[in-house]
Amino acid sequence: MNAPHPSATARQSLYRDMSLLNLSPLWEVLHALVPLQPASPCVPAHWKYEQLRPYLQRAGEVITAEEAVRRVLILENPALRGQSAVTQSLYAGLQLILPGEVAPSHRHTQSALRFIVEGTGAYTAVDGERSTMHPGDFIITPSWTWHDHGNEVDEPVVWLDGLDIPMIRFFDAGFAENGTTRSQPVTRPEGASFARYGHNMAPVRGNAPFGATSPIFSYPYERSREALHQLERCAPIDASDGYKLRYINPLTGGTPMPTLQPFLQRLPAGFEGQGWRQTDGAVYSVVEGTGTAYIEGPQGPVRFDFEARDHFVVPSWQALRLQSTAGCVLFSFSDRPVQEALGIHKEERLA
Ligand code: GTQ
Repeated sequence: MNAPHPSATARQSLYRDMSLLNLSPLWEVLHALVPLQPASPCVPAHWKYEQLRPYLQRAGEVITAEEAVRRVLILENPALRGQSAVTQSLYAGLQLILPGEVAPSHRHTQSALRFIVEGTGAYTAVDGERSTMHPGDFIITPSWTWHDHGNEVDEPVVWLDGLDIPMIRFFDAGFAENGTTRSQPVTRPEGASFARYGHNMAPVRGNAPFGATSPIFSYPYERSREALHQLERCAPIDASDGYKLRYINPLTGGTPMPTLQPFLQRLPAGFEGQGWRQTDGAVYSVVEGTGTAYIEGPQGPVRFDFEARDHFVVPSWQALRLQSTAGCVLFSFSDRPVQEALGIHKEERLA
């Protein structure tokens, strides 16, 4: 065996000695710190609703919404177990609220989106206004607004929670506060926000009640789905996305939430999408229909055959190809607004 190169031993003793001062050599890690292209540690993952639903049910048997504060099963990326993260920047979970329950009022710096997966008639209250939930509705809880959820109907209601928890944690910038009442008092009739901001018109005074977040709390599925159907009638189809729209803040035309961008897309029957990749990883919730997602993961290609109420995650810069024989509607969200604010968002179509 050859003796170690003199500079190799000298280097090792330098590393050891300077480590006492919390110093380490950049040249050993430079390639990983400044990779030639994104190399997400995350892996693609698929949560079939049919497999997961019994665990939600059991969660409903072992803890009340009140005791849990939020009864949620977190969708954890298999490569990030224990971190409560579905990608490095995104949090996702499925929240259950049973008939008669209240998830008590609190507020926090983290912004939340809700995408209703099962059941009709529960509500979420934000800033004194309730929004009734229907499957496919997209609902926003702006940063630092009081919110509580309740179920006054006779069926369980389940929704996808999407939050910027990992981003706020990264910045160590999170605050939270518990409310003093279980449910906040209702101060405005349901639909008040939509009436003022939901019709391509805006109040003459008193704009932007929630700063950078949309003044509309609820984007009803009925309307979003209709928008996609109209698009299908009169616009060319996108080779990768099918018919895809982004939800907007009607006051700005930009993202409805400063950290998260939600989307809704329809793949028509027989759709065979072109592959593409983007620097924003995304979480998908299947609203209607069935299809297949082919993702190029670090451990090779994976194939997810999805159906309504399933969820899956596509990590950053991993190629995604969508296919649907019967047609489907997909909701998704990503951290794109943050990447765009930083000027680093990138996407690429693959041949
Ligand atoms: O509903 O306020 O999934 O605060 C995680 C944290 C939901 C909520 C989550 C939360 C909430």
